[in-house]
Amino acid sequence: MKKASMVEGARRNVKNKTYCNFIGGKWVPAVSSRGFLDINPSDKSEIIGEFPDSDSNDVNEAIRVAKESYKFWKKVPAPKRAEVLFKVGEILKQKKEELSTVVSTELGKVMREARGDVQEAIDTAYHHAGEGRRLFGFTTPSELQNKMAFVLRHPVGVCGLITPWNFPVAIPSWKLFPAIVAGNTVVFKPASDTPLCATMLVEIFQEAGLPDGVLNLVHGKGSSVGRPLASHPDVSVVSFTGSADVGREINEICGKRLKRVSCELGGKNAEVVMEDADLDLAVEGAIWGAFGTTGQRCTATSRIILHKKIKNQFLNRFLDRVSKLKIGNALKPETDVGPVINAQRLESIQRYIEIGEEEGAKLLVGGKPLTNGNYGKGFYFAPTVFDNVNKEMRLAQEEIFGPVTSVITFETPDEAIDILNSTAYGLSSSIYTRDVNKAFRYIEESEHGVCYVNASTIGAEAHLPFGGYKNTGNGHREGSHQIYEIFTEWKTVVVDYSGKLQKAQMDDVSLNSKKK
Ligand code: UN1
Repeated sequence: MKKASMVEGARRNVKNKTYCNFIGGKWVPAVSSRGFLDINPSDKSEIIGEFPDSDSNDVNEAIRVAKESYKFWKKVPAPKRAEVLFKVGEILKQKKEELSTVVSTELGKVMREARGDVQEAIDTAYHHAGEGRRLFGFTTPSELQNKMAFVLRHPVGVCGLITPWNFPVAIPSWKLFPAIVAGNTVVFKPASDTPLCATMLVEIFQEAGLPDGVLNLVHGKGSSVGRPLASHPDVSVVSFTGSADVGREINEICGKRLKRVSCELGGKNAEVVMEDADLDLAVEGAIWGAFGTTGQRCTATSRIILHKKIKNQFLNRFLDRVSKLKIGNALKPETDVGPVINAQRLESIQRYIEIGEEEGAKLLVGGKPLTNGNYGKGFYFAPTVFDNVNKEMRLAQEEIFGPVTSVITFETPDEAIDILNSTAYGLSSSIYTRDVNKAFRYIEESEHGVCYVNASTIGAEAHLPFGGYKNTGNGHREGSHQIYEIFTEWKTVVVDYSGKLQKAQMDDVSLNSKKK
């Protein structure tokens, strides 16, 4: 959360709006009347607004309303529920520029990427609007005569959706849209660094005609909103995207209560560059992967694994490209890399620079916050490249979530695969090679949920499953129709029209039964 204390006199300067929670179709302040400030990380003197610093009183009321609303929403036919979502897609399209500007202002994502964030939500809206006419179950023969079996999807109940700030429109859309189409109701707790994007998304649902109480929004901290939300007995499913530490906590809370939980957590993604790769392409992939969204993506390329033979060639071109990156206010069209989200992030990245140097890695470029001139206004950090990193170092193991990437060298394909899979995470990875055999071996052996060949580690699409192996999550996938495994229950239905008591496993309807 961006703290008011970071900005001198911030409260005095709140000239903009005071925002509310959205519960049961009404915009309401927190019961406590406390608030927190939303600040532009490109220019921290700009206060975007004040949002409710809610607590369990607000959460409980939102859950009560969501539980009540579930009774009617689950009965609305899915194609009708999906029509609301289709309208959401249409409104998102109309408001793309406005919303992208808010994304850019609120989190410091450059406009080009902010538009991509909103576009991902548009794609997701249309995808799930279509799912409303599918939500496929299946039929299968019964082992007994005059008996029919089919399997249906049914909603789960109240969903607690807890979302991060780095994709403040796209990631909430991954969760909200399928949850709602499937017939669930929602309590939405967005990241407190990007509350305005969440507010606008909810307004769009309101404009699209979503009935009151289906979607409820509660702003505030993880400890005072997220925790009571995950703990509440009337919340049937929790979906969380964020850090592995918080994910573990949420899993523990939900595990104790036997509650369904889906966690999308960190990554330590890598780009592998083989000796036969198109180096210009590989360099572009690494620049985009490492420094897009200022490295604040779960899918950021935080390791570049280079074949020894091409290492120098690659690095010369790569460092040349890094030196040309324009860092600045995210709203400026010429900016390539915006600020990081807040002061804590800046400090955490800085700490990793010290760790890297203590571990003996070689800092090639960057390594410090930018504070001169206009940079002093925001939370800027120089794009950073470390060399001489080995797979055991913390630099190569831990998610940094900033514009920092590490170069690791290999000599054999076995070594490359070993380094690639040597972290506790397994979200995305990529290989650059012109050799089909190397590419397929990588596809086979990479322990990552999303694998790219001759493309960057970034590039999720709405209709493809997204998620990872190992500590990246707890085995679920978002995106595509796979997400309905989180937001629906399977209901097995058996209709016996024989008019007599048939006993599965006991009645003899084998091929020989006629003879008896
Ligand atoms: C994330 O980094 O949290 O493919 C999600 C991508 C993006 C989504 C990333 N479209 O990297």
